Amino acid sequence: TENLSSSSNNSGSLPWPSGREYVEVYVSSVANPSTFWVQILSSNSVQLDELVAQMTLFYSSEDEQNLPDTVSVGDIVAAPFDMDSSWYRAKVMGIQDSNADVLYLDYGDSTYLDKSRLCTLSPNFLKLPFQAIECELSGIIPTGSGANNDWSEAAVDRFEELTYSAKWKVLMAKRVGAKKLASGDVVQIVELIDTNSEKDVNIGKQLVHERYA
Ligand code: 2MR
Repeated sequence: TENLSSSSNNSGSLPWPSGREYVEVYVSSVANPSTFWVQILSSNSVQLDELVAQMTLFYSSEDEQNLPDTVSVGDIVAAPFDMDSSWYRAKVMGIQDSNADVLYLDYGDSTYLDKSRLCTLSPNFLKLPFQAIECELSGIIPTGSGANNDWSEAAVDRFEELTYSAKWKVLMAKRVGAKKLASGDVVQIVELIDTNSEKDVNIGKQLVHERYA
């Protein structure tokens, strides 16, 4: 079993494991190097695959009786993902007309879906903590800018490559701190190391070396 600290609870998402300097992660979604999501490799990875399979079976067949009366910002719902037509746990981040902006809580990616496509999440599917952990790469800012979110498209593309974003390849993550957003959500500040080839690559240093940061 794992020793999980409760110091970094991100409204129901998994806390960062304590007592280990380096943790194996997948980068599951990237907005930019200052905002991305990781999943920690553990027995939860298998449980998440099982949960998605169960939800997909459930919501593909019984959708009609699971429609919520109303959909509001902040709701935790079941949402389809059009890239693979599976069903996932998601949070409604915004609503405009009939469109809901949903964040997939186990992966960190977002999309717009028609409100009518969202289903009520059965409590059965809430047992596993949300698996996506929001992170910021430690100690870097975008080239030519003071602002932390001013990343060029090229820098974001390169970061996605370096992290194998949503390619399910393992990186090592070291947590160096955390910060709390105005929303109350916690962001983990991490270093990422790619140990897949002979020479380890510190991804932050690599971005600096390539002059993206
Ligand atoms: N079938 C995909 C996994 C998709 C995971 N879902 C996701 N968001 C809901 N985004 C990454 C694959 O095998 O890559």
